[in-house]
Amino acid sequence: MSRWRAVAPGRVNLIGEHTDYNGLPVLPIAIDRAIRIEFRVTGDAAVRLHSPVERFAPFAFRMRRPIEAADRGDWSNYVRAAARGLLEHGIDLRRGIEGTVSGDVPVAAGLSSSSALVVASALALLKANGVGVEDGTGGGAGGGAGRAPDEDPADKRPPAKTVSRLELAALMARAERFAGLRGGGMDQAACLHGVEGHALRIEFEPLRVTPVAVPEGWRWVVASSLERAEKSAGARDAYNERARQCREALRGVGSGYRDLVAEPGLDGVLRRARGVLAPALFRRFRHVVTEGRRVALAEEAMLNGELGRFGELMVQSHASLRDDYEVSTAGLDEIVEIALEAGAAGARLTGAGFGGCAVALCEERAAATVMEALATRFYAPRLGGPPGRDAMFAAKASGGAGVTAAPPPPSPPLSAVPALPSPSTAPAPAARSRGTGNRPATDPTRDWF
Ligand code: NG1
Repeated sequence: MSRWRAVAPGRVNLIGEHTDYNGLPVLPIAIDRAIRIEFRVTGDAAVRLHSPVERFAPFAFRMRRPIEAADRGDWSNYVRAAARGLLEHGIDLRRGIEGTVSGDVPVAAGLSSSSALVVASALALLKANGVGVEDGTGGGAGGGAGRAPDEDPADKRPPAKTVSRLELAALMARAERFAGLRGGGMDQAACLHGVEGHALRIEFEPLRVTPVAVPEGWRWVVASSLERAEKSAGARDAYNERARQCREALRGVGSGYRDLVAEPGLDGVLRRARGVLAPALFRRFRHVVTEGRRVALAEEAMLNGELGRFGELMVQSHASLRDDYEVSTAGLDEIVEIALEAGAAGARLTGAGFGGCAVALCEERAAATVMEALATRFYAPRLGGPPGRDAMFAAKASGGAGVTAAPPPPSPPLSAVPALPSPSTAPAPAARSRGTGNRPATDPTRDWF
């Protein structure tokens, strides 16, 4: 019986934070850390998955509308979201999957483990149901290099139907909101469009992805604050509150952030906004428009190979996220400070904030010094030793998600997956919840999905 492996990478956002849900571009890389689903196709339109990590309880659900959500914080919601999104798009999911989820994207770290799981689930379900995935970047040049193949070359059957990567990214961005976060679509697009050695300029409304070559010798050091940014729990309300404030601020100032950022100088826009917005809303607004401007400048710096300039923009981005958007933490601020003192060209929090990781840009020869300074000054006092490989690592810009034929097992037994009720008894039971609160983790390096 054929076995398949869906692989979907996490991402590190280089610049453009909290801009995607405001319709402004972002500049992330897909990274060499991924979620993997090894699966076989089943005939009964159900999903049965388990994980070797104890806190992610095995689950099963039937792909029949409406797919009910499990408890808040339950990891199965990301897989349910993918199935729900595909069903709502009119894709007939007659066949199901049964398998194991594993991976090495740290969870609740701002590295997009959730979208990687959503995308891997969607790709697995599409494969199971004979739906092909076509390349396409929405008009940007050069997409596709370094991407994992979607189809097994030995499988000559034509797919029943196809969906483009861009379509799938947009679909999964909407679908993931089922898990509760009013996100903007950066993560799913980065995951599906990653290109080795390239950053990705992602634009929204309409979605477009343009690869931008990362200059030789630029290194990205990712460092965890050891604080979990649990977007399925506590951080979700703070995130959604920011999104609501951005919409409210816009109502007072203009018709869209894109038009405002395109105005020749931002001074006029900011003066107008200061006149009509309450101080807290003004600060949120100022972050969004200045960050929007920084993304364009950073792309230009990358194209010109200006490491110092790119770094400066990262530092400005962090200050804006800390002071105006108020999503940084003392730990993230400290990592940024240590990295800069040790010789990084720039550093900033990455992802939504509220904990999670920071990313530092370093010249090749400075990367080891920066990592050593972080190990000694940040991690040793907190962990009593060196950081694990998921607490601090050098990330590489990598290829996007895909499905390949899996090597034969050994795979762990599926006996732990709960049985489904017979098809006549609806609906499928909610998965067991292990209650993932927004708690500080002394060692986040054990967690992934
Ligand atoms: P992380 O930190 O990976 O959960 C979230 C959103 C992004 C984006 C960033 C902030 C989701 C799935 N992810 O990312 O869309 O808004 O925050 O820039 O909603």
